[in-house]
Amino acid sequence: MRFIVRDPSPRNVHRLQSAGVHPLLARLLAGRGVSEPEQAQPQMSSLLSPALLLHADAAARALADAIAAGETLCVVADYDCDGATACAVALRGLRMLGASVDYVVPNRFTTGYGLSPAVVDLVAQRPRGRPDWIITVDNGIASIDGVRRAHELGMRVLITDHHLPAAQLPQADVIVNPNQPGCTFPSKNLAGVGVMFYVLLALRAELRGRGVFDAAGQPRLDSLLDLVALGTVADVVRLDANNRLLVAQGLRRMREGRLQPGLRALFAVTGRELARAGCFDLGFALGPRINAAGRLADMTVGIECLSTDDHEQALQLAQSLDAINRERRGIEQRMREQAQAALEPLQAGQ
Ligand SMILES: [Mn+2]
Repeated sequence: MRFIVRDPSPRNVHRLQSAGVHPLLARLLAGRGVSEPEQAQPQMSSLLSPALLLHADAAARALADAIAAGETLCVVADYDCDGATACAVALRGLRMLGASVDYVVPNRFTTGYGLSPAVVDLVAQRPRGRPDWIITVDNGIASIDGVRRAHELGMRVLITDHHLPAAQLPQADVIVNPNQPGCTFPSKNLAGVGVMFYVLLALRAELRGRGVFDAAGQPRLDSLLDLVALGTVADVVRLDANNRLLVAQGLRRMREGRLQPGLRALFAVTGRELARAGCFDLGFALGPRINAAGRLADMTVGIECLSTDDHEQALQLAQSLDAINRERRGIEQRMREQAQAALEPLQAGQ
């Protein structure tokens, strides 16, 4: 074995480091002649193709048909951070691509997780009326009864999920899940938000193929990568090469100040520095505040925060999320104290 001691240019190390590259990585890269921060960034062109994800093409055709026919879509979300970011990505992305879409989010205390028949009934009874399509994000792969109920009520169902399926799949119209039988997508670790993002990439390609817009005039889905990064880190999925690429691109956009108003507001209320945004901020500052809404209250607050374009409203919602998170911390603290108090007599008796 031969070791080569390199002497990286301090100027290049500094350039890379100030662009957010880890100090050790900056030394290694500079030692190999990398001088520009862009060279250190993985490129979006190396992202795995949506064509590799089983049934993403069928989902894209179904959604393109629905948009062309003026049909209505309803996203059924999940009440954790992955589900909330996936819902915001679906709402923003589908609207950019011309769809009429709103959402329903199940509640931990009243409906429980997933597309249950009770949630399907809620969807059908919304004030806006029964939608033509239900799109699940970050849930649905186990919702056999819910899909049956949706069909009874005349709604079609697109399931987007990343959870491991059981032996029997629901009879949905389309299922996109890298972990379903027959899917050879090389990254099995996509989060729920990543799966939805891939469906949007496939839908945009389908619309391009239909001549709805050309490559130059197509909506910029990369504006959603901040949300993809947050959901992916918060869901603690494995950061394989494809997920690392999604997260790195999202973080880069954040550091450049290109992010959703809700994310900007969450950085502000948590006192985290946007110019140095990293995985820690997503996993330990933003993620827990979104998750607290689903644990203690209603994830609607989280989804509204992530999907509003109004900066003032985003800030108010971020403050609500911060308050809910404080309450969660208080509850945990009291539980710890009670547990300790209950243990003390036992320890004294030893
Ligand atoms: Mn998830």
